Amino acid sequence: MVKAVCVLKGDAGVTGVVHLEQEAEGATKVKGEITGLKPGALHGFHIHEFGDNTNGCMSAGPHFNPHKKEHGAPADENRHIGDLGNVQADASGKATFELADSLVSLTGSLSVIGRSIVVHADPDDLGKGGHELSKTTGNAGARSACGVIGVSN
Ligand SMILES: [Cu+2]
Ligand SMILES: [Zn+2]
Repeated sequence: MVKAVCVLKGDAGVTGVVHLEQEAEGATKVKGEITGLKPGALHGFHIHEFGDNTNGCMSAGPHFNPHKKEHGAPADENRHIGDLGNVQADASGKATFELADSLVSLTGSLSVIGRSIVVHADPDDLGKGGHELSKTTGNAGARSACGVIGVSN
């Protein structure tokens, strides 16, 4: 079992913690809680390429996409490894979620450890919104909070 953790922080009071766990060769479980989001809204939730916070969440770069695919939904064949879809905020602006993803890995050359998780201000349209950004970012808007994925005990 490999475990990782990511502490999310942003400018506008959005904070959270995400735990990741992977059994040998299995899907990675991604579980967490984020507060301070826009209530009742969907928020794009991705793994971005760089674990770099030197210029805030902007320096996290684009979605983690080593296979040069288009942006999509988690269940799509054509998606970035980093495409985890959306998290749903409740009436108090808190999102609680647990998902399993078979492309995200915590081991090997495509490990996401050392990369960033970003939660966005707007919904990810999952590549289907028809916007010029749909096929690259899901048009998910500003980066509300981010953090680097690190090894956990
Ligand atoms: Cu993102
Ligand atoms: Zn993407």
